[in-house]
Amino acid sequence: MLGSRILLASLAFVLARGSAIPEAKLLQVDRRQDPPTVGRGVVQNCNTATNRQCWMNGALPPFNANTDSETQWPVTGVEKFYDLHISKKTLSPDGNAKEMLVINGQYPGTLIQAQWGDRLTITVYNDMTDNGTSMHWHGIIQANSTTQDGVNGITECPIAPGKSRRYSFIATQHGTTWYHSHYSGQYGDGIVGTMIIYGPATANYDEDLGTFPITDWYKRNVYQLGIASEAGAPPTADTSLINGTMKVGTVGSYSKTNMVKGKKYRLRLINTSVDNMYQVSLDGHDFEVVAADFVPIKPYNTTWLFIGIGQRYDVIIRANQPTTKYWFRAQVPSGLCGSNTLSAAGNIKAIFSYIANNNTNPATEPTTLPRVAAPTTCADETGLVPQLSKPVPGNQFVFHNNNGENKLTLALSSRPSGNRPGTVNSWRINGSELDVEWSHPTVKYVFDNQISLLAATPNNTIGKNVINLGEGNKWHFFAIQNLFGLPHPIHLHGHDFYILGQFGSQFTEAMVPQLNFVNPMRRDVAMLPASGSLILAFDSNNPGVWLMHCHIAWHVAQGLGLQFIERPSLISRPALQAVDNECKVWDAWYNTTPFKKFDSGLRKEKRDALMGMVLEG
Ligand SMILES: *[C@@H]1O[C@H](CO)[C@@H](O)[C@H](O)[C@H]1NC(C)=O
Ligand SMILES: *[C@@H]1O[C@H](CO)[C@@H](O)[C@H](O)[C@H]1NC(C)=O
Ligand SMILES: *[C@@H]1O[C@H](CO)[C@@H](O)[C@H](O)[C@H]1NC(C)=O
Ligand SMILES: *[C@@H]1O[C@H](CO)[C@@H](O)[C@H](O)[C@H]1NC(C)=O
Ligand SMILES: *[C@@H]1O[C@H](CO)[C@@H](O)[C@H](O)[C@H]1NC(C)=O
Ligand SMILES: *[C@@H]1O[C@H](CO)[C@@H](O)[C@H](O)[C@H]1NC(C)=O
Ligand SMILES: *[C@@H]1O[C@H](CO)[C@@H](O)[C@H](O)[C@H]1NC(C)=O
Ligand SMILES: *[C@@H]1O[C@H](CO)[C@@H](O)[C@H](O)[C@H]1NC(C)=O
Ligand SMILES: [Cu+2]
Repeated sequence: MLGSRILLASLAFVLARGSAIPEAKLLQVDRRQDPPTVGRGVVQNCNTATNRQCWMNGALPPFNANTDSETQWPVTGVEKFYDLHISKKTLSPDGNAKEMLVINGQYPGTLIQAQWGDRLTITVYNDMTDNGTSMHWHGIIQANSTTQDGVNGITECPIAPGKSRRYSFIATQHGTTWYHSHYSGQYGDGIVGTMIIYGPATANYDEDLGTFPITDWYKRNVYQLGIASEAGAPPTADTSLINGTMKVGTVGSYSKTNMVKGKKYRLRLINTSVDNMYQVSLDGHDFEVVAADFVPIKPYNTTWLFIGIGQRYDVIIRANQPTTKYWFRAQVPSGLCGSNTLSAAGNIKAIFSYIANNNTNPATEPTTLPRVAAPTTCADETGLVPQLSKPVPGNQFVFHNNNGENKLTLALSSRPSGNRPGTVNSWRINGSELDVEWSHPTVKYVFDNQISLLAATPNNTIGKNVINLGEGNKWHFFAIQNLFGLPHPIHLHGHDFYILGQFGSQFTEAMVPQLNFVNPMRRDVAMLPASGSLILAFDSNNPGVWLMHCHIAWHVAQGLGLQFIERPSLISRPALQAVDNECKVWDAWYNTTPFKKFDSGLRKEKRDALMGMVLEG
């Protein structure tokens, strides 16, 4: 894609983490805007334990932790291939057997690794017999590749049982993320994996410990729990898993990580929860936080770190304490952050051991205590400062009163179920609950030049919640007003948004001077405070159809989302044609599946479509 691609040099380079990473052969500089003046030179990987800020020297400009990955990334010419097979399997990650849905027979799924600028080509095989699936690569902005975003009902039709789909996209950002099914409750039952895009960092470390996913865990099938929670409060999670494992009572086992005294380790924390948000810490040690989602930040030290669903933090741990074993703790702050039986007992833990001690008595557990009690707040980390400062043109921000186009109210309502007695929860943005059609994704409306059929319908109870941002490349501002007393992790696809403000109260004109236009934090998930407001901005520089939604699986299932159509005429026609072809395959399966008979009512069909949205990253 993109303007100028200039071959700079041919060079093999080796990364600190060595063997897992292939060699890059070609290096080009690729920019989405303003073709650069690029000279020729020898490009060298300069990322070492004592210079993690550096990535590649010799390119003009050089790539490092200050590079704006929204507009620039190395083009390595490397394509990494992965196959992901989705199937049912019984595993016992917390010691209790559960029929799960897994990737390549394992949980979490295969770790996907690439270097900044590589192309990832991943084929997903649906080896299940009774469900479709689609795979979403959380936080990857899909620069000019919206049809690879993996959101069934929006950017594709689901993959039918027995079929496969090839996703291919460039890793234009670097850091830590995860991927998961976007179909129904599937991710909560195991269709989750982690992903590392190797790149520079804002502080030095010796070794990369890799990804460390943390999630809530349910004995029951998440699909059924979702239906059960349609009319009530979300279910209490039974346990949690850290790096895919947990000891609960006498069964299961704790995740164990070894450290060598004197070394500095990078750990990539990811919250892959369905409903729980956590405060995490490692007894005796600080975390030096270097990245939030895919955005490098100015490093800071903290004892406890808050991770909302879908959020990631890359931290550095200094192994500078007495050589014993330490508890790593994850605690769900009470009340607003979800509920978890294991957390109430303070037992969501993992073990970090200094190797010297491992040999003396491998059977013992740590006896350490937290230095400071976990904060009880359920709110984002504050004071995060991106390493690369990017201002937002504040003079383009216009405050709108009640009916302004940039104001989005978010409220909990209820409506008749349609397929059983009583009412169900209905989370509405601007008065309308999101609904998608598996067989007629939004990109198909774009392909068929039928966007006008998707006009915003703010007064409908249920709808596609489409906001057409038009063809222009410009700044868009949204003020989300939470009319309900629960916080929500708000996630946007296709962009790292700019967080201009997060307030514990409704946003009023008097608060405009408090907005940060100078160097606001950028990321892809931000907490909308309970009864408060979240003011966001982004630049429509990425043509596509992008979902914005609450990452609490129950809430998006119950409608809490909307979609932006951005510069539709620039979306690749061949890519849209490919989706249209895939939809025929899906339709052929869906029209003959026995599940169809349960879909006789329109509402039931709509509920099914909503359930299809449950898992989203
Ligand atoms: C996006 O892709 C289209 C079609 O391939 C191409 O014409 C356009 O230049 C690309 N835009 C960007 C910003 O990469
Ligand atoms: C998907 O699978 C779940 C769990 O096996 C099942 O309850 C549900 O009916 C299936 N739904 C569809 C649409 O295939
Ligand atoms: C997480 O688990 C994987 C698979 O068992 C293991 O390879 C990795 O080292 C673990 N990570 C940490 C930080 O312990
Ligand atoms: C993960 O996110 C969920 C939902 O936002 C949240 O309830 C949970 O506490 C988070 N977990 C961690 C470890 O931060
Ligand atoms: C974090 O703490 C360590 C150890 O005390 C110190 O060396 C480092 O400079 C601190 N980092 C920041 C960003 O303050
Ligand atoms: C830790 O102890 C276990 C059990 O004795 C052993 O298998 C393992 O190799 C040890 N690990 C290290 C890094 O010494
Ligand atoms: C939200 O609803 C208001 C009132 O109906 C409407 O004026 C506004 O355009 C809607 N906002 C969006 C982004 O659709
Ligand atoms: C539509 O919603 C707006 C904002 O809530 C409200 O003022 C207006 O009366 C509604 N219109 C109709 C026709 O319901
Ligand atoms: Cu929510």
